[in-house]
Amino acid sequence: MKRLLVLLAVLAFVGIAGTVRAAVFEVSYVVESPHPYPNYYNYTWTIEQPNANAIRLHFVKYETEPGYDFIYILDENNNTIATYTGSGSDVWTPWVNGSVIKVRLVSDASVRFYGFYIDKYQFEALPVYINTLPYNITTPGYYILNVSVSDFDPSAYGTYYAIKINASNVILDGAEHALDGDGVGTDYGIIVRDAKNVTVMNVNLTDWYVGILSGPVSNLNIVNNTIVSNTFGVLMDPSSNNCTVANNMIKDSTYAISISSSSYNTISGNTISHAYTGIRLYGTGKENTIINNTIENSGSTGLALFDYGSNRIIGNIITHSGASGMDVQSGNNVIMNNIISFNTYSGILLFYKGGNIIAHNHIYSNNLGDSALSRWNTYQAVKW
Ligand SMILES: [Ca+2]
Ligand SMILES: [Ca+2]
Repeated sequence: MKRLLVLLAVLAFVGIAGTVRAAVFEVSYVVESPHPYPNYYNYTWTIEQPNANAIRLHFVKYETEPGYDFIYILDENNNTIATYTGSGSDVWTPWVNGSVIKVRLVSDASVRFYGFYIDKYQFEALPVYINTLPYNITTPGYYILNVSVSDFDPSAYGTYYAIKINASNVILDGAEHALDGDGVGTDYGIIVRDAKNVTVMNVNLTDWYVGILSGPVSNLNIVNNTIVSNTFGVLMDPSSNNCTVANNMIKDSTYAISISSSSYNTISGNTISHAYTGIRLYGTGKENTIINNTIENSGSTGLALFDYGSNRIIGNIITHSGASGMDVQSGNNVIMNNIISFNTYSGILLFYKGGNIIAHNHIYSNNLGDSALSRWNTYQAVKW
């Protein structure tokens, strides 16, 4: 049997046992009977998931001789939790408490059917509490930060981060605790390396060289964090792909969000203020979506597109930048429905005019930028 943690999404947060919270993960995992099963068959398969509070199995289908051959779902103590006979498809078993679930097939003396095919299971992960730092996450699961630190210096522990995530299928919930660095050296609040399907949420990060550093990663979700007073708020190193950075508050950074040679990411709903550059895309990245962010009071440029282009820049508010609202040095971007105003230089500074579609933006009150482009653009698309 092959266990593949290929799809381990956060399906839900459910309340169990009062204040204890659990995350539900899904694991691709095939368990099947012989097809057809023999007569006089009696076999039990055992599936174990460490740190599980409860498990349930998913039948793609089952077919047994109705009333004579049976599939039983058992818990770790061999209590029967469910019984199946006849046929069904796309069936979830009931939740079985514990870290073990068993499936047993029993047949009688005659008439053999297909049996069953299970393709995946779900489990509620028991939370793992992080009580001391630095902390290195190396196994899948649901981690809750249970401590705050102030002026933390990782070098005192021979390392350079407060939390490192080096495993796939991880949820790190900061629970609004603070990771505050000492503001000295190239130290990192949270590092996510060589991982897929990771969520970092509800963490307060201050005084780091980088608040959250990623790459190479995919399906990393950075959501609902407060990231203040770091050189880089979020730094996505090369090959941070298919990630989401959403609904974070990022303030007082040199670069609030910097995306290097990374593609297919969505940056949405972030509130960024007092960065030198609010959001910067550079290197060989492409096809990122920057949507519904607010970027205010940047020391220099609000949004810098220095990558390969083909990005979608939609619905952002970019105001009061020290230079231009947007600095576009890549092509084939779609720039639509943004409000770009009160910037010191241009609204949109187009260095590279290679098939950028600029449409229905509201560009006004920029000191240098209220040119023809600005005036047209409130109403119509322009391709440059
Ligand atoms: Ca039979
Ligand atoms: Ca500090």
